[in-house]
Amino acid sequence: MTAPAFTIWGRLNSHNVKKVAWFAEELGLAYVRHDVGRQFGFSEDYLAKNPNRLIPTIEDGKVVLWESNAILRYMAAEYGGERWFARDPIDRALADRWMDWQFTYAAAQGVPFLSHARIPRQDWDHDAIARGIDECARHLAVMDKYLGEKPWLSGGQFGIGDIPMGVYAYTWFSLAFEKPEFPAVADWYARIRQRPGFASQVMIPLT
Ligand SMILES: N[C@@H](CCC(=O)N[C@@H](CS)C(=O)NCC(=O)O)C(=O)O
Repeated sequence: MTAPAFTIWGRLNSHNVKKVAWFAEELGLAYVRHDVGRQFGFSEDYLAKNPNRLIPTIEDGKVVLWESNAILRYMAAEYGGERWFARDPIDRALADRWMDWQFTYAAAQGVPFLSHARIPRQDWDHDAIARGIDECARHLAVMDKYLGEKPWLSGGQFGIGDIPMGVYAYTWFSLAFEKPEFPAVADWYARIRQRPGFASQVMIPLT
């Protein structure tokens, strides 16, 4: 009997699903992805796996897991070896923190993203958009300083610490609003864009 494929549930236009699909590509995993969430809804079967009514969820053999960053850590530990899951606790934590930092950043980018992608222009709250952009910029200045000193958020090489913010950076750079420039972030993002898994799983229309 063949082992069940690594399964990802979630629509690909979700930031949190993109992270997991992109990393599956980086690892060269054989996986299947099923559309769930928003216009696709949630089946009772799905809600039994993830009662949060959120995506993504993965199933891999005997593990069912939700929370995108926990999923990335699981994938790195299970399939990535030392290359993707540093043995040294300090190296790992220094990269790891950028994954959780992303959730703080994401709160700031919410209104600009939703306005750009889903809210009709006549309903835009321009003050809220401007506040969101300012808040993103405040966070990106921190990231820009770090990337001025290290090539990657994960340290010396691309790693899972880069994945969550890579996904959010695609949205930031796609937003058609006037925004400040961050040279080190722009340089890092140009390198991220060269990665085939990023191009196929993340660089899709923002909807
Ligand atoms: N902290 C959770 C957040 C999950 C989350 O908010 N997912 C959004 C999509 S990015 C969602 O499920 N939205 C409802 C829907 O798509 O119907 C994670 O990282 O997995």
